[in-house]
Amino acid sequence: MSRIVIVSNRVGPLSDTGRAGGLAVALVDVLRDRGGLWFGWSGAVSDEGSYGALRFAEEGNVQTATIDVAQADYDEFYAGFANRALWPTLHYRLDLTDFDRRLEEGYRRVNERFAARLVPLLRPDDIVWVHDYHFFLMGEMLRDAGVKSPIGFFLHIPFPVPEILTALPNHKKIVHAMLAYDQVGFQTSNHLAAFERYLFEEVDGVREADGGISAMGRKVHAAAFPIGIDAEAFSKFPESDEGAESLALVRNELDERKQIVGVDRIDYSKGLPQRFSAFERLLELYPEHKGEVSMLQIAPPSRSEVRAYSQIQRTLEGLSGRINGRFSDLDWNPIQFITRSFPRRSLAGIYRGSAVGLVTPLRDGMNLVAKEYIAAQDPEDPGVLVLSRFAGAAEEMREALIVNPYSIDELAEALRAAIQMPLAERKQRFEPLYHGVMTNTASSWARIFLERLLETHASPPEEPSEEG
Ligand code: ADQ
Repeated sequence: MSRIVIVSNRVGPLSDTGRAGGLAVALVDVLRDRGGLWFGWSGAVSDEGSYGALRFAEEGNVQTATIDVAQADYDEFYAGFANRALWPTLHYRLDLTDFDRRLEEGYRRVNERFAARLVPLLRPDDIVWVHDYHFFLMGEMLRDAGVKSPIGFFLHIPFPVPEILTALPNHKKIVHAMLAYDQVGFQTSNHLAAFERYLFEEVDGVREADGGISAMGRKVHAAAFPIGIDAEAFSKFPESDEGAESLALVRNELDERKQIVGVDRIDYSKGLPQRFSAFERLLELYPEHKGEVSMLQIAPPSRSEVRAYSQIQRTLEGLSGRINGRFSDLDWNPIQFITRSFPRRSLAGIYRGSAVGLVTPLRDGMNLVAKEYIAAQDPEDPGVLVLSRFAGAAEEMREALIVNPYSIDELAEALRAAIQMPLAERKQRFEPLYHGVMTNTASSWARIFLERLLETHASPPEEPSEEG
């Protein structure tokens, strides 16, 4: 059976450390199934950078290979074009972009170096699967180096409508590179539709009989593959030692109060200030909830070297401080704002102890927290998910309370409805959500993507034999 080779910015870990995300767990499962290699950045910056030694680790039939990057690569590629041009553009935040040509060149250079380091590790019958916006150009570079294997690409974040994407100065180069993959995957049919619109409207794309689209001299297959979580395991986490311990702590702290929980990396796409303001509005409009409801926001900092990220943490500290100053009493603080991460089992206990899961990004590829919150609930007494219409997850999770995260009033009313929802309605909404989360898991997502990749890989024409 062919080996799977996964390329992503961050790699592993290969074993469940309690902190490994559901996605990492699912990818390791896929690698174990067939044997495989996971290639990417070591997370370290060094003088030799991507010219330095490859570091290998191995567990059974799964190997990881990682390389460092140099400081200039880190600044221009990771903290540069990836997170100052691509991330904001793809999340519809053109106001936060920095389209410096130098960053674009750094992005190309790192994609090139990574491709060059990967090629010697590849075997002819490998199946290559590249992940996310860090490596849009990788497939094209592998093809240029003569790699004939099936190569797929999955975009974890939104693909914006052409009116937004075309603000990216090198949008044509990026899309042209996407067409070098055999199969391109998006989180939702919305993102897929935006990609297809780009091909038809901007570069004269033509739909082929086999469902593929030809454009710019290449042909690609594109589809939506909504990602899931390691649902079976996650639903049991609240009963694990760590899960039960955090659940007990939460219940003890809350007494009879209800808790609204949010869990996100600190990122401007997650709509965190709006969330705090909505909770404040709830307390203003419905003072009977004072002392009865509190909000827990867990939000570890990320990418703090990018200015837009350090600013948002200060904004949130200011907002939560002000709201607490305004409403706190001797025995109650409205908002608890914790900026560190928790082991996944503890998170599951926290989710179960919270009557409301508040997931209100302004834009999100999928949002796995929405799915984790549902998986962790007690089916006999489930909490309520309040979910932004702009999270990819809203396409599948229709029984959640779907909200417009830009409307503070609408959010406040949804919070009130969630807090007051009777058990019968909570169960009625929960059951289909739970069924969906348990059925479309991270492993089924990976399996379906790889099956589709193999189906669509156009096998290269037979080389004429020497003797012939
Ligand atoms: P992210 O933007 O990182 O992922 P998300 O899907 O919510 O967003 O995943 C975050 C993960 O980190 C979750 O598994 C969550 O439990 C975990 N996490 C967050 N805060 C934590 C904390 N304090 N402690 C421990 N764990 C924490 C990108 C896209 C998403 C897409 C995913 C997967 O932006 O839209 O859903 O990839 O494709």
